[in-house]
Amino acid sequence: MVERKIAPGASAERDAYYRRISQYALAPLWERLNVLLTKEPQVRSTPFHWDYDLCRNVLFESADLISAHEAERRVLILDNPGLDGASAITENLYAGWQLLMPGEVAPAHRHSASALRFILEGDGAAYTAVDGEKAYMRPGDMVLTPSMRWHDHGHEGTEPVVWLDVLDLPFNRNLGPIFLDLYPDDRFPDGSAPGTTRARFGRGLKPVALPSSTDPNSPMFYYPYEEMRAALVASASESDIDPVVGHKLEYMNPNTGGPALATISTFLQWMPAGFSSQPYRTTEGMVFSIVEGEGSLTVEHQGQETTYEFKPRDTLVVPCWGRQRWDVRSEAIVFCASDRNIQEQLGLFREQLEGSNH
Ligand code: 1HN
Repeated sequence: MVERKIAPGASAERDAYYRRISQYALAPLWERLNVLLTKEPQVRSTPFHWDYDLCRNVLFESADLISAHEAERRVLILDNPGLDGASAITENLYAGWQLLMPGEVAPAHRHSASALRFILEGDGAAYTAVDGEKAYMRPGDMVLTPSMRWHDHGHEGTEPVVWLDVLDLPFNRNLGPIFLDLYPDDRFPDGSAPGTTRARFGRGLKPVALPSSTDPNSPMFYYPYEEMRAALVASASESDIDPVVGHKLEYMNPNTGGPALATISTFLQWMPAGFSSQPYRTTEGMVFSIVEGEGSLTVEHQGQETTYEFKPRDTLVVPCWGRQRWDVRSEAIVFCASDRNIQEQLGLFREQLEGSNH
């Protein structure tokens, strides 16, 4: 195939013309086409590694500065260095570390953006209430607050609790329909007893009267680590390991069989000690939270290769079309959130294994 480049020449006459038409809010496509259309993705987000142990002190300093109540949510945003303070970790996802101290509450609200929290530290004494049903959160648990569901957080114990928040906020904002309602009281009134939703929807049964199409988000909002881990370990012992991802399971909406959230795909990945993954890349922007194990993640992105040493509770990001390779020293379990489902639903998703051209 002949290489064709779009690079029109400059001239004083052309420049004068561009200035003249700009007063009508018009611009020449031919001067911009090489930025708008690139042979391969050129995203602004960069790979990055947030070392939890390195940042934990400054995170905890925030508790002296502001209460969770005054802050509404006391969170340090994981600002992707390539995105100029846009409050985004990838092009479509927001992420942050949220700290809740004993006795604190984060007041009830609801918003159009869907959220998940993945618990990093704590002893099960803090909860997220979704429409008044509490889920007590332990490290490794995932709790969802899908679009427009009332949610508040509270802490009934003695040890600080930290979790990773991931929201589809940049995607939601780009589309336009951002909405927020503040509940008039701190707490949404008590709803069902803890565990009710899991008992109803997490047992392989679904209500016949509930059409699968009514809500693309999971009715089940609590995915406890103990059970997710057991599923992963069972898969690992019963099926062959994939040379690219090890064993990787997706959190599912039991009502549709689709992803737990329509806009944020979520996964739990297991890799054995000594595993060196075959490199691959996808068009997802991926956010990783290390649950167990240590090793390194090597990312090649736009011609630059970087290796990050990871350990539990670290957060890492691999942007769209970044090539990743995992080298695992001790048995690792890694949580992943990405925009994969958005891309798949729209027919935009691609992946590429080493050596293949598809
Ligand atoms: C939010 O509602 C939470 O509920 C966390 O914990 C982070 C970031 C932006 C907008 C809303 C929460 C958030 C958020």
